[in-house]
Amino acid sequence: MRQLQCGRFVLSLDRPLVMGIVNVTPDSFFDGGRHNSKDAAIAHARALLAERADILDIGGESTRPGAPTVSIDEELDRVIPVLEALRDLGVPLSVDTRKPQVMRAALAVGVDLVNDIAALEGDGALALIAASRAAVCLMHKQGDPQTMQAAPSYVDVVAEVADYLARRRDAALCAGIVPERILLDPGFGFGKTLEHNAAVFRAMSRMREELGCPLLVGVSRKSMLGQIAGRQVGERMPASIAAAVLAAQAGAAVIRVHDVAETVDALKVWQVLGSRSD
Ligand code: 7PM
Repeated sequence: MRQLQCGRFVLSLDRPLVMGIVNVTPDSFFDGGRHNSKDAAIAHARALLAERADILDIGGESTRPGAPTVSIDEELDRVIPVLEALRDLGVPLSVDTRKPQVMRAALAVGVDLVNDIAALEGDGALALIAASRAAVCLMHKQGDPQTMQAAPSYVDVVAEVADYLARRRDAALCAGIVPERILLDPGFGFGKTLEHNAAVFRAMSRMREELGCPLLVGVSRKSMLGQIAGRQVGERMPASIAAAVLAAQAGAAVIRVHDVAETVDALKVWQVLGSRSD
């Protein structure tokens, strides 16, 4: 089965991997204090590790629709200390950033995966990753977080997402990033209506085969699930678990979630009682 060359680690992809989300954003914590948000993020990361997360995804800029942008210095101040505190825990670390300056600093402290919602389109990003041993996740989005949900529109969303991911995959390969370091991600919720998200989700198995790269899927607690289930963000775990199992069934290699322990259990059930669709 495929492997993912992920910085200091080589990860087997013979089962779907669970990526735990760690937000280091003051707006994620009730007290809004930066110091607390770093300590809380480190504590949360340790808890997700205890819940058997396979990878931890550390993000300093919320990319929710309409979220305010964060300066380079602010994002560095949030993310780097957390990565340093977690880097010797024996778990692969991912940094969720689109800023090459943040990627560079994260690589310098030992990050194993760069999770870039902008698919390495930033200045110098491709060369930076090519010169490292880190894995990379290349994600599709239409527009930017501030405006992407205003009026998403496609002629053929599945074809357009697949074509973009193929182009970014080829750009990475041309830059010298070997296939074993590349994850592709359809970018659920990133400039897509519920109908767009559903069409892409249903096409995922075929997309994975056509693109020839493992897929990372992130739908946990997203508004698309809220729309389907009629639930607010704090009540979306059942829907998120269902979507995680469906993503596994479609052949997703990495599933990015908030609720690690629950997702790990659900995927164990899928592993024994479910069967791959391909
Ligand atoms: C809308 C709602 C947009 C929630 C973004 C979010 C992904 C990610 C995020 C994803 C990869 C959130 C997310 N989502 N990285 N970062 N794929 N690779 O959980 O789907 O806030 S942010």
